[in-house]
Amino acid sequence: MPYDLEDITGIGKATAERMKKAGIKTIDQLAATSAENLLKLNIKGVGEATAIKYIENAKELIEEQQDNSVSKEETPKEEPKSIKEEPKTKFASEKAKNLKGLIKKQAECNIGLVGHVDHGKTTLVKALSGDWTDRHSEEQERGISIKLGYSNATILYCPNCDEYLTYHMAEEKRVKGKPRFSCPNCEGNLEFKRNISFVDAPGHEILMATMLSGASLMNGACLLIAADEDCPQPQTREHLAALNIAGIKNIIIIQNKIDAVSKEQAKQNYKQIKDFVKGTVAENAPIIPISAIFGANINLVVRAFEELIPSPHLSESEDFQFLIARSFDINRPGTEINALKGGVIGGSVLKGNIKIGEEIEIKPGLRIKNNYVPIKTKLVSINQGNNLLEVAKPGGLIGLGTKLDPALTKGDSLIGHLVGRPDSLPEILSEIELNVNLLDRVIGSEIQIKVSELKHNEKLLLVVGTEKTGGTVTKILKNSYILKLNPPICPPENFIFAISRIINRRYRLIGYGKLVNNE
Ligand SMILES: Nc1nc2c(ncn2[C@@H]2O[C@H](COP(=O)(O)OP(=O)(O)OP(=O)(O)O)[C@@H](O)[C@H]2O)c(=O)[nH]1
Ligand SMILES: [Mg+2]
Ligand SMILES: [Zn+2]
Repeated sequence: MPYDLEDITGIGKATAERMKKAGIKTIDQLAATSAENLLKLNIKGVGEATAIKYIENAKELIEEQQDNSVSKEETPKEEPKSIKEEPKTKFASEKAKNLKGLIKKQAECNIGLVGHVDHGKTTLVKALSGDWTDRHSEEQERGISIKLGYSNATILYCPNCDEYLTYHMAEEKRVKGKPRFSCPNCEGNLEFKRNISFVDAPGHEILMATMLSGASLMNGACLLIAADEDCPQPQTREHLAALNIAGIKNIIIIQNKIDAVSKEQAKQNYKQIKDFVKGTVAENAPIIPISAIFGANINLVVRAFEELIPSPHLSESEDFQFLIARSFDINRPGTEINALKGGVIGGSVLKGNIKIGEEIEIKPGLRIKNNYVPIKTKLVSINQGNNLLEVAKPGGLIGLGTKLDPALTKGDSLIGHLVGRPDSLPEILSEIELNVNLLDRVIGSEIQIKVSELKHNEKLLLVVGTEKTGGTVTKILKNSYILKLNPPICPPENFIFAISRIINRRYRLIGYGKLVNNE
């Protein structure tokens, strides 16, 4: 089978199509152009660094093809392991072709990265996927994550070495000219395991609500603990409690920054971690010592994903529901009106599935004075990372392109809203009755004070799914509380409300609540 632009590392279907439209139709054409000329074509998503990388990768793929065709003509070399095997290079490239298709499949599982500020969550995502998820200028200036970060990775396995790694890790270590999808240790063929998405939570104490909305998307999580600080730090405690509230049981503890401490300190810190998790949901979680920045033991993290965080079996037969985790306007400033692309919403499918071309409804929707009006629109595209999909189903983080006016989706304005087929979504709630469970102590601050009961008229911060809202206690009942919500929300059924209260001018997690079912 001839190779196509899409077979070049880093180029997905969408980018390949844009390149073809701009006049670059083959790998040879791409390899022959200069980064400067490629930039002049103004292809969306292709900046200078990407242009250079794409051209290099195109050249490499051509070399690879030539290597393969040369060795096919040669008499097969001696095969040390098994004489029954086909010539290795041909086999590798055919396998690679299959794998190239598999890595474009929809992700099956969302893995969260949580833990105290600066403990290395974003650095670990980078080691696994190659992406730096702190994309906003304020994040880069302050050196902390502010929004939820998202990225995707493919898990591969070498049966010879019994080692797991991601596609990015394999590519990083691949010697130029060697076929893709071959093991960096033994050069054997790698097997495809699955595609996963990462949800990278911010660790700063003032961003707890953002962490909580991220937790609602996670199927399992890594709790990062830096070995060069005492354990636990306040958000180590608070994030673990949040995982517990969100019902996340598949937890991997990552002891990071082992490069920065002595063996003795690492052991000491390990003991602190063990004491801290005793009696918690993470009591039996493995503790994997790594250095995210130097890429040490990352393969053990990937193995733990495979062994401890199975992909959830979410129902595809139920009504479609999608939880919005971000929303944006993808048009560059100054785009002409007739070239404007519709608003994009990102998030995860909770259940069911939907195809391009179908009608959708977003709830609560648009606020007009004090009322909410559900927004109806049509789905025009579905993508995951660089891959275009025809159908969106549960698994991983997905972007939905719509016909909406991009002004409606700009700047994450639709975070927390729910998407479904028209007239299929639950009611909008402006008042709720909650059964509440409070933590014993406030765990997110240095000093752990006792949590007191909710008070009449007290204003609380509630996070349910990816939605945040204010809740005022209007009635205290025997076993529950009535809260008035501002703004009203449309949460997915059976989701837990995380409750935070202001303590010393900061919101701290104090417990959780479940809706009392009136039926
Ligand atoms: N020595 C050492 N430093 C590390 C390691 N991993 C991360 N760092 C450094 O720690 C700092 C914080 O790393 P990030 O990955 O941004 O931490 P984070 O947990 O994502 O931080 P927030 O998202 O703001 O909570 C950076 O300066 C990293 O370079 C490691 O393994 N060893
Ligand atoms: Mg971060
Ligand atoms: Zn191997």
